Amino acid sequence: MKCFWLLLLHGLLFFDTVSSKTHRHVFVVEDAPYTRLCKTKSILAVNGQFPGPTLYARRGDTMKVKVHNRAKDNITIHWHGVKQPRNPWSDGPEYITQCPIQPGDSFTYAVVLSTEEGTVWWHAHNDFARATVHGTIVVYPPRGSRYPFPRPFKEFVIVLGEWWVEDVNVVLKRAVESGGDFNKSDAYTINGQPGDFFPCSSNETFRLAVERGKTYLLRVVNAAMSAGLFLSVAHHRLTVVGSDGAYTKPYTSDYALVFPGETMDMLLTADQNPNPTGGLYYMAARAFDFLNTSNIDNITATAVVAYLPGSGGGGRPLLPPLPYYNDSNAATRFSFSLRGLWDKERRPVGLPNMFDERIVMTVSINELPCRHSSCAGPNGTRLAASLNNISFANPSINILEAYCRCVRGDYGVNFPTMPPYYFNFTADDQPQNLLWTRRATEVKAVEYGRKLEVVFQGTSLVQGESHPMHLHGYSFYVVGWGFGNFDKWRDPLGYNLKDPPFKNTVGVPRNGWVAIRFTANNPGVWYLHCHLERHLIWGMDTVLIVKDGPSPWVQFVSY
Ligand SMILES: *[C@@H]1O[C@H](CO)[C@@H](O)[C@H](O)[C@H]1NC(C)=O
Ligand SMILES: *[C@@H]1O[C@H](CO)[C@@H](O)[C@H](O)[C@H]1NC(C)=O
Ligand SMILES: *[C@@H]1O[C@H](CO)[C@@H](O)[C@H](O)[C@H]1NC(C)=O
Ligand SMILES: *[C@@H]1O[C@H](CO)[C@@H](O)[C@H](O)[C@H]1NC(C)=O
Ligand SMILES: *[C@@H]1O[C@H](CO)[C@@H](O)[C@H](O)[C@H]1NC(C)=O
Ligand SMILES: *[C@@H]1O[C@H](CO)[C@@H](O)[C@H](O)[C@H]1NC(C)=O
Ligand SMILES: *[C@@H]1O[C@H](CO)[C@@H](O)[C@H](O)[C@H]1NC(C)=O
Ligand SMILES: *[C@@H]1O[C@H](CO)[C@@H](O)[C@H](O)[C@H]1NC(C)=O
Ligand SMILES: *[C@@H]1O[C@H](CO)[C@@H](O)[C@H](O)[C@H]1NC(C)=O
Ligand SMILES: [Cu+2]
Repeated sequence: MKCFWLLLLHGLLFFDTVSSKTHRHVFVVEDAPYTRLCKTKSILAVNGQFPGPTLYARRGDTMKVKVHNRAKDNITIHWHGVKQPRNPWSDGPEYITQCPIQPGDSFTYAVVLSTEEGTVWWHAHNDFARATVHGTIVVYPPRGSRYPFPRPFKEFVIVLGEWWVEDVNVVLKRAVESGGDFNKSDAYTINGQPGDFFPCSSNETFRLAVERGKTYLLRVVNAAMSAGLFLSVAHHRLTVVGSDGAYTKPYTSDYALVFPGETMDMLLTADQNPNPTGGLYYMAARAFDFLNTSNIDNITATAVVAYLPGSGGGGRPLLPPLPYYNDSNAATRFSFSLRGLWDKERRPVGLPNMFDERIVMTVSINELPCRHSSCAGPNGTRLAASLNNISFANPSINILEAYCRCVRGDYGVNFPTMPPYYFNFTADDQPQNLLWTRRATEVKAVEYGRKLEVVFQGTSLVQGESHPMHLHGYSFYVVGWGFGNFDKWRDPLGYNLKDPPFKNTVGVPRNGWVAIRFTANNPGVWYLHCHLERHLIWGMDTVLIVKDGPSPWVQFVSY
């Protein structure tokens, strides 16, 4: 029996247990009719809501969520950004920590909050279900503790999403069967609504009613499937104060970039005079994607910031400028300006100054050969994706169970810690023989307490893109990044080990790299993957198994 930690789980005292609470919730997953873009379809929804219900808790609380599956499809739910100390059983990804909940069945998740504070979220983690099965988790400071920024007058949850007019299962099935790309979606959405620039939409555009002079906290979640989104509010600036359930030093910008899987907490001050348009300003979101606009939804999704009382001008709201869809510099400028809220008193706990092991992994789009070259990928191949040239294949039973019961043959432990072949990862042209990959179920196992550095190296194989890499069970420190190829001698000299942001998702720049560090102090079976859904489905994922340790206590960062 390898999984001692499971015996310790329920009722165990974790953190500030004096004040921590257990909240109970019921999620009924059902098919529900929804109309967008003039067409009605049936979607999977939790308690009939799209986006799904927002859950509220305080730091250190636990939520018990009973999920009933009353739909026709399998479902699992993941608690994105919740570290779940020693509790991988409730983490959610299908075939990694559990088998899917089948129609008619139910499953109770224990969502164990520890050091998260700010905004995290939940979403389905099977097939394409998370397109409509997702919602926000708001984590307030513990009782008696305050935000490290002026208390906002009010807050708004802003969930960015994506809508296909077709059934998303059909979109998934077509892509998997043809081997080609996924059909692009028909709209990005803000709180479920595409906004004023789409047909049959403008009477339901989301409105944020604000009062002049007040400051609001926007809890932004990017729940979209396909792309990072630039976000901006006309004539207003946004001050980021947190991301991925950890605070940041305030960073003010005209626009934000939020990748799928990321959350951003930002302050918006209603400091404008009611303008000639009656005090109406657009909040606008548009894809950041290097691919050209014929591959992405290039129409701007909108919500409206409405000053109350308005001046009654009745004009059209002002639209903010947004960085162009291929503006990599605007993207990295924003993302890598974020700093953790650390100083001499509050050091980034658990940040290794030296690492025990460095894992370098290439993050690539690939091709798989297709019989008679009859697939819909480039040159008749099948599109795939990989980490260190292994395109992950889901096992037949879940890895957590196989690991705990010592079932052999379900997965291998030979995930390479170095790229199997060194080439110019980001060269303009790549030879065809490097585009191929192979499918396998290989995981990486590490001893408890190891200090890890992971370098994600983007490649230009098939198509260079930016990849939001997400790790379950942990937040990590983003210590470095760059364009081109990672240089293990030169690049670490420029690392930020002073105040790196503490994230669970980081966008690896197109044809660039990112370095993260963390201490493997949370035993379990933890999924590591790109949060662009098509890349995940193509195999841009692997699993980190952190072995059990001698001490019953998990050392986590604490503010
Ligand atoms: C649903 O989940 C079960 C395991 O829980 C699995 O055997 C079955 O293949 C899944 N169905 C689909 C359509 O994926
Ligand atoms: C989906 O994409 C394929 C090409 O990949 C295209 O032929 C087809 O018309 C698209 N279907 C829809 C419904 O947009
Ligand atoms: C918006 O208009 C559509 C018809 O175009 C209607 O079905 C829907 O109920 C309206 N929504 C609201 C909030 O009035
Ligand atoms: C844009 O993408 C489409 C579809 O993949 C492709 O056919 C076209 O050549 C691309 N255009 C440019 C300018 O890259
Ligand atoms: C959006 O893409 C369509 C093709 O799908 C193209 O016709 C249109 O010009 C694009 N619009 C912008 C603003 O790039
Ligand atoms: C972005 O797209 C525009 C218009 O298609 C093009 O002129 C520009 O060179 C592109 N920028 C980059 C960095 O590729
Ligand atoms: C398609 O095949 C041609 C000719 O072999 C090759 O030059 C090109 O790189 C291939 N493209 C992709 C994306 O595989
Ligand atoms: C790698 O490719 C890039 C882009 O083509 C080029 O600028 C760079 O010089 C190449 N590096 C090496 C070491 O060849
Ligand atoms: C990846 O593996 C495939 C199959 O073994 C091989 O053909 C290809 O050259 C490898 N590519 C790289 C970049 O290592
Ligand atoms: Cu990706």
